[in-house]
Amino acid sequence: MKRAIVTGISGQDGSYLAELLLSLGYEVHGIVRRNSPATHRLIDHLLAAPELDRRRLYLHSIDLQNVPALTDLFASVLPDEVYHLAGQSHVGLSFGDPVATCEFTAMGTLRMLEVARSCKSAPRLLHTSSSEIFGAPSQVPQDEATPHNPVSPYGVAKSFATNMVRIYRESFEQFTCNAICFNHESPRRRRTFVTRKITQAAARIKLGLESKLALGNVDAQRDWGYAPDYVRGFHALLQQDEPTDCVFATGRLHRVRDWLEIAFGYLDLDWEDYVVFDPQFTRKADPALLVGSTERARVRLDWSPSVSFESMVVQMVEHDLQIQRVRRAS
Ligand code: GDR
Repeated sequence: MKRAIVTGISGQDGSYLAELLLSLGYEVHGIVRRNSPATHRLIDHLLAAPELDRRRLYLHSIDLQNVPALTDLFASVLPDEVYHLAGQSHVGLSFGDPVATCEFTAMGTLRMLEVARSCKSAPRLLHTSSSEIFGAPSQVPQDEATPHNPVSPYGVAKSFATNMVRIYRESFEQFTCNAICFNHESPRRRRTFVTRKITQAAARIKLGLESKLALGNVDAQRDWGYAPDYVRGFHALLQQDEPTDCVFATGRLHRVRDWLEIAFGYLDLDWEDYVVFDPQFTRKADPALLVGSTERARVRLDWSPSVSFESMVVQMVEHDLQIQRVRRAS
């Protein structure tokens, strides 16, 4: 039985990854934040699952700054694989607190690399990097060799972490990989991200629970994929014979207004009747033309996205409609 440690297990990607690893027979050890009242809503169904799954899923409350505690955990679990997903994931918020962003996202990754390197038998380690490292990119689409040019504190922190993962691979001969992820969404996305904010608001407006949706730049463009596909890619990347970095993306650009058109249109609403501009949701700098080339993922991992943009948006709207109907009824 393989053993995996997953940081950020209670987030969108972590919960899908835990499901995948358990289904493949892994013993999964999730690290959750210490002294945090945060619920583990997205993995509650796994914690409550039948006996077998419960015995193979463990949660550990450890602060990712606590190197001795992490070292002890690694020494007792002896993981085969480490999936480092945790970090400050909100690009907009990183302008408000660049220091905390770098602490969690940049230094947090460096600490994980050091802890893994200190193990007698070093585990394979995957870090979820981000398209934000490309910022104002010198080429379109971006691939694993595209120079980093971040435009946000978040992008700088991710760039630092991504380069460290490469250095541990090249100079310390560790099996370390970056999954360079473009935006990826699902019904488990948090509502601080524009996609879920839109699908939830569309559902609430349809049910008469809300009347307006305040957004920033609706012309912002991104390459949006489906989170469970990306998580499948994370696992495949760590099963390779040789460690490498890999871009996960769809290769297609859409605008925020495409989300609005599909989500509101699906509910027979005209988004322009409800959406208002609010400058608090704009960014000091926002990347343009971030779109990924997935050739390496296709060739080496036989990976490709399985869900279209339209069906992902509709799936999220359906999910939010169901949740809001239940809330309204209770
Ligand atoms: P992003 O995702 O910053 O790309 O990072 P987000 O959904 O926050 O923004 C996408 C685009 O939408 C514009 N936008 C708004 N964004 C938010 N959050 N709220 C709004 O009201 C709003 N209005 C317009 C933004 O300006 C932006 O252009 C995500 C995260 O998952 C990162 O952790 C990850 O690394 C990258 O994707 C790849």
